[in-house]
Parts: sequence; C-alpha cells; structure tokens
Amino acid sequence: FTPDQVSVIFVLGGPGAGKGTQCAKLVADYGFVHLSAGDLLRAEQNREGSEFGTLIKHYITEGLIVPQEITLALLKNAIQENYDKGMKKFLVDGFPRKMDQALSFEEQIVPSKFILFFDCPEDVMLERLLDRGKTSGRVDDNIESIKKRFKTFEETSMPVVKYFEDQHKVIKIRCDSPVDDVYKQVKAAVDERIN
Ligand code: UP5
Ligand code: MG
Repeated sequence: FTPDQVSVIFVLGGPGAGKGTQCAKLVADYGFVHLSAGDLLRAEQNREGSEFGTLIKHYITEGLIVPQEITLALLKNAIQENYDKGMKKFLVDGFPRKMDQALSFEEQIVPSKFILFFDCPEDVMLERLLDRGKTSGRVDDNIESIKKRFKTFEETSMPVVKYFEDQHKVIKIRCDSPVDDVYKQVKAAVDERIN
C-alpha cells in the first residue's frame, strides 16, 4: 500500500483512559480496522518462536516504550494484511507514544489524518485499571506498573500530543464520564472530520 491508499487516525490517551473501549464502538459504527499497538505487542510476546518475547514483557511490565523498530514493523504488517483484504481505514490505538515513533510512522508509513486524544484525570484511570486488573491478566495492571505507566505517559507521550496540537490535528475528548457519553463526543468529532 502507498500513503494515499489508506487513512489512519491516531487514538491517544493515558493508560486506562478508554482508548480500546471507544475504538470498539467506532469499529461497530464505521467499519474501521482497530489496531492497538499494545495488543500487537502482547500478541508478538506470546507468539511461539518470537525473538522479542522476553524483551517486550520487560518493557510492558516496566511501563517503558518498546524500541520503535518492533512496534513499527508490527503495525506496518497489520496494515498491509488488512489492506490486502480490502480494508483502508485504520484506528491506530496507543501509538505513537514517543516522538521518534511519531516521526517515523508519518514519514515511513502514512501521515495521520487527525488525533483523538482522551483526556482523563489520573485518579479515574487508576481506579479503572485496578478494577480491570482483577480479571485482565495483564502483567502491567498492578499498582507498581501503573505508576510507571503514568510517569512514562507524562514524560514521553504527552510531548507527542503537544507536537500534534501545534499542528492543530488534535481533538481532545474528556473521558471521565460514562462510556456512552464519551462516545457521543467521539462520534461528533469523527463525523465532522471524515465527511
Ligand atoms: N472503561 C473504559 N471507559 C470507561 C468509562 N467511560 N467509564 C467507566 N469505565 C470505563 O479501558 C480501561 C478500563 O476502563 C476497562 O476496564 C474499561 O471497561 C473501563 P480501556 O478501553 O481498556 O482503556 P485503554 O485506554 O485502552 O487502556 P490500556 O490499559 O489499554 O492503555 P495503555 O495505553 O496503558 O495500554 P496499551 O495496551 O496501549 O500499552 C501497554 C504497554 O505496551 C505500554 O505501557 C508500553 O509498555 C507498551 N507499548 C509500547 O511500548 N509501544 C507502543 O507503541 C504501545 C504500547
Ligand atoms: Mg487499550
């Protein structure tokens, strides 16, 4: 695929802000392909024969950003696979979360159309993650990892949001309200931009 053949929306926001939840609703209504960078990394970690399994698990447990080469390759492959099946519209969730990734993706793969940014107070995200941790089985849904994820988000990922804000590409959504209230804002934002 070439950049003019696909369209990508980045979905950003802190850990537990509700990115995955809102993406699932957009998929149902608009037929986007939802690509969560975290999900792709977890799948690669568990793939038999992967040479990156141990490394990915370490970065995720420590709330650190996996070296961009790995994540970029996973995303590029996933876009290609879906493009081959005729899919052209993608929600890239939880990526880019470091400046090098933002620049590489837009230069090497495709520039994003716009960014949905889920803005959520930390105490709300903490409560959601601890609650999800009771059943999620995720190695990073515990208080130690969550604190590290929050720190990485503030120090490393917020500069990416700022970078896109300066380009007037960010739509900020408040997400400390019920899922359907948040989705109303999301839907309005998407309808305005894609038509
Ligand atoms: N919930 C959701 N919305 C709600 C609402 N409005 N009201 C009440 N409850 C709500 O939601 C989290 C929980 O909250 C769920 O239980 C949900 O029901 C409830 P979810 O939709 O899962 O939130 P999300 O923002 O997707 O949270 P997630 O934990 O997935 O965010 P992270 O960004 O932390 O996780 P991700 O999987 O993207 O990344 C994990 C790790 O992978 C990173 O920390 C990093 O180590 C690594 N990574 C990289 O290295 N590079 C990358 O490019 C991407 C990830
Ligand atoms: Mg998620």
